[in-house]
Amino acid sequence: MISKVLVTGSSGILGRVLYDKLLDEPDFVTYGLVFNRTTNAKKIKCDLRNETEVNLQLDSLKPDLIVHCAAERRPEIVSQNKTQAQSLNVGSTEFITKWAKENNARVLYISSDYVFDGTNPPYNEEAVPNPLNDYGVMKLQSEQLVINSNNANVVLRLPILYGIVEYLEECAVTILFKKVLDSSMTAPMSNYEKRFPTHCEDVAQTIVNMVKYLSKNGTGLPSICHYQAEEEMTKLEMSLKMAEVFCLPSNHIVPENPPTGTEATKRPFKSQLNCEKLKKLGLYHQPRTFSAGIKESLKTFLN
Ligand code: STL
Repeated sequence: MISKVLVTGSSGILGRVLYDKLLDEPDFVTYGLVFNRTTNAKKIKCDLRNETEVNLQLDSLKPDLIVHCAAERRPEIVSQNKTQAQSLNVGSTEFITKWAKENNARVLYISSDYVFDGTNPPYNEEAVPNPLNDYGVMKLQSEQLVINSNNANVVLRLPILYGIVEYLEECAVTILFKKVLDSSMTAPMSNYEKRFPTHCEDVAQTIVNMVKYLSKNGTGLPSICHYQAEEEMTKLEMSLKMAEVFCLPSNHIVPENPPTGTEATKRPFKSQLNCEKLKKLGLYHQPRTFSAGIKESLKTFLN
């Protein structure tokens, strides 16, 4: 039985919709940790890089399950500030898994398709990871901490996410809309890496399905699960779709030159995730189309 659920990163693009969805579930008491964004007085400030602070909050809330969403997930920023990012992306997982083990709680860890190199898709949960950048290495290190500390813990790997944002730069998909809106400038967009942009609400519903399943069955979830939407798109295709759904000019949106492989932050070519495990368990929430999801996410930013 799970009665208390704690969401870390609960002011982030995924954490806040997950927090809201869990609040609507009458069987769970939901708590949220935030670093500094205080949009909701009920969410508790905690610097996850500080073990004393982490233990203080966990000892007082005593969650049965911690959904660990908090991370620095911008690959360039991770590589530019490796020490800080390591401390948030891996150190926090160390503190959380240690507390959970000592207090009979479980961890559902939010990981990434960036643990794969993208050369041999689709990837099932047993596929051998081979991260190409520092961010992917850190997510993989955290996965291993989570799985090795308790075999009832779960890793959920996700692709690039989008959804309702507070500002367009908050997400790697919605940020493209800035260039789509400015038709006075040529907007070169990558038509190379294949992505599977997935709406946070669909992810959050899948996580709620997983939490309910864990609560009912005690265990029985695979150690690693994959979730993503099904439409394959490059950033160029995402940008053209944004223009299309709002009937905006798109002649300025052009394919950029393919990468030469010498970029500072390498990215997987096509890290498609096979989601059969969640589908077989009936926990895979059917994702919305990119057209519908992106229209809803961007409508407040039309000028
Ligand atoms: C992932 C997996 C993935 C893409 C990303 C993270 C990228 C995130 C991101 C968010 C905001 C930005 C830049 C990049 O401004 O497929 O774990």
